[in-house]
Amino acid sequence: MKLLVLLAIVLLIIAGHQLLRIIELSRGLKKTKEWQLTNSDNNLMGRGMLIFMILFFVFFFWQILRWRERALPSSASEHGFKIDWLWDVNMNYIVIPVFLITNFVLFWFAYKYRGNTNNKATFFAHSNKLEMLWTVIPAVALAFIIIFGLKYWNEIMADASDPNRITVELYAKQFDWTARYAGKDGKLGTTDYRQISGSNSVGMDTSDVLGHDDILVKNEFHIPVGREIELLMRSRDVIHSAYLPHFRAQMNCVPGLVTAFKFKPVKTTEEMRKDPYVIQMMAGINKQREKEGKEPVIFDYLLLCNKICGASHFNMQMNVVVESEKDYNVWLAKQKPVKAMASK
Ligand SMILES: [Cu+2]
Repeated sequence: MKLLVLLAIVLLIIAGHQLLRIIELSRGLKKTKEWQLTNSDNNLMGRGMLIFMILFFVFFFWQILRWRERALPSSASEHGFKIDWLWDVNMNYIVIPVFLITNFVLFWFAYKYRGNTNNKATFFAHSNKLEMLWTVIPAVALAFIIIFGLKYWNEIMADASDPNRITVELYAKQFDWTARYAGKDGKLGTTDYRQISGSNSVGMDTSDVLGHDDILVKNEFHIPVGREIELLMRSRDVIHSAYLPHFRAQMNCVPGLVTAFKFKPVKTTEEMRKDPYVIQMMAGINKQREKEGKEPVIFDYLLLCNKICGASHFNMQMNVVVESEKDYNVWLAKQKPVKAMASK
């Protein structure tokens, strides 16, 4: 079998070589050289450019329509609307129009000014007007992106300042998350990595009484709607990244550091499940899951790890439940403090 494949390849190479010889010989008869392009070659190339452009644009718009319903729903956090606005302005008014215009011009000119043995190229060395145009327009566009980008960055990345905020610590390790709440005293206990052990998986400093009423939760954590949430992030082993796409939030979790991100959720999980776009999006997802023989799922806010942190990275996620303050307090009251868990 292998010999046959090898033989086929060798024969193919010989056939290709012979074909080239024939082309060379026929060119000899036509008294042109193989590197000299005829007008019909140029026409073929020019039309090819046009056809490519059309297929390229059709594919581009087809993709937008095809994957439209898999895009993230509208923001579930207050600051997220600013990020979305900036994204939309960037894409709809700058990136996509520039992409369409430049690619149209690129392929159209390749067609329109295709080689012709009767034409002579124009000598054109310099134009101040043109230089000005293609310097000023990109400069204005970039200035807009940078100024608004920096303005929103500073607002979004500012420290949490609301005295009524709720602080949740997210502890990352290969390959799961643990969320920690301050408990009754409202203060998170200090941590000490040297105390990490089987029963003290997040490395709480057991000598700090502030930590004794702290609450640890896995798989899912709850936050109330309309309150400022301060996330403090730690990592045990490698750099992870806490990614909350629906809240337009992401922050690296770095071993040896505490990083922070603040945001205010504006829609509860239930409200999001009733959103017409989310209903349509989930229907599309479940249709695909059905094809793959998987159970249907309902919408949940997710905390994902967005750093390729190891073999089970894909599995590193936690559900986030946003609910009314009342429901949140009921849920929190049911969670057991660390002390009780350790003595089990
Ligand atoms: Cu990770």
